Amino acid sequence: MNRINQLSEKIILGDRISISRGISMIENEYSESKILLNKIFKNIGQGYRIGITGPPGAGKSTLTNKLAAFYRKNNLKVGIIAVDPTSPFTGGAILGDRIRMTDVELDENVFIRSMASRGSLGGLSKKTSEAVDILDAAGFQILIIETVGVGQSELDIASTADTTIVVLVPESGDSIQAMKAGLMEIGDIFVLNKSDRAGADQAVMSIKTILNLKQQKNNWQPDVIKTVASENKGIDELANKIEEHRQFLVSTNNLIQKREKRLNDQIRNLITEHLHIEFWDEERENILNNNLKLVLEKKVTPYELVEQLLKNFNTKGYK
Ligand SMILES: Nc1nc2c(ncn2[C@@H]2O[C@H](COP(=O)(O)OP(=O)(O)O)[C@@H](O)[C@H]2O)c(=O)[nH]1
Ligand SMILES: [Mg+2]
Repeated sequence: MNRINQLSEKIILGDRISISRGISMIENEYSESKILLNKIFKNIGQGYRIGITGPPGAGKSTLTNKLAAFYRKNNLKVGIIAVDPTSPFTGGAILGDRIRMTDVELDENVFIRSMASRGSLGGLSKKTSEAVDILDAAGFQILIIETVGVGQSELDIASTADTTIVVLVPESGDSIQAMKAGLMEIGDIFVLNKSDRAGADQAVMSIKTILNLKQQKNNWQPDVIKTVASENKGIDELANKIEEHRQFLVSTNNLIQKREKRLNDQIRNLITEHLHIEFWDEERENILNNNLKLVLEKKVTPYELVEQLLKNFNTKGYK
């Protein structure tokens, strides 16, 4: 308990080792991380959260790196969480990949951390946003979350952002694929990266067509920005667009509403998670396992079994 107190104080002071420990705690230790996050809660909320998502290989990490360098030039501290098995941030990538990170990786005002996406994806979006909370409390002003946009969990992760950027490339059908994966719904800004390649203008047109067809989100019209991340082209335009979106959110009260909704979701999810963990103790697991055969044989219905399981369930509380 005392140890966690100390850790939280050091995190708030921006101590890098403590930040690392805090994020590891979130990844591995359920009850301790709860205490830690409770301690730092009052220091959360200063950072601006930018989600960067899109198909693997679209250039998300390259873009993240260049954006981070842009913000550093403006003297802002940048925290990056990458949830991407193929990310060079994981360190497991090929050597060539790591060279791209040199723009910011040695900068003490940049903190880069990858989250392991193996294992249960369900808890991943929660852990990711908690890790961002740690960086936020530690004083990083720009918080970038890189995720591969392929499934629902990744979309959930993106939804913890204030501004969500969807990165696409000129390859044929990419925008159609993105539409199928639900990416068109979540983007506040679309980036057509690798616009040094053939078909860039055509791809921009087709993304714009899709965007124009779709219902606008609170009067914000998502735009498409062309970039060549590997050559640092279009980064200023992208950063300007992010700032435009941020100002839009602030002036329309949308930022507060977004954050209110995020807290609402968070509290509901914590309740669900807590009840789930407390409910499924050994005794109830046994009741379920021992009665499953009877349900299969239709001697007991699932509803009767649920009634039996729920009998005498009173939560012991959240401590
Ligand atoms: N031609 C071209 N290649 C790029 C561009 N941006 C990134 N790349 C390359 O695309 C590959 C994948 O980039 P990466 O940032 O790791 O993609 P991620 O999987 O979306 O994070 C790398 O080899 C990059 O050097 C670009 O604008 N144009
Ligand atoms: Mg990546």
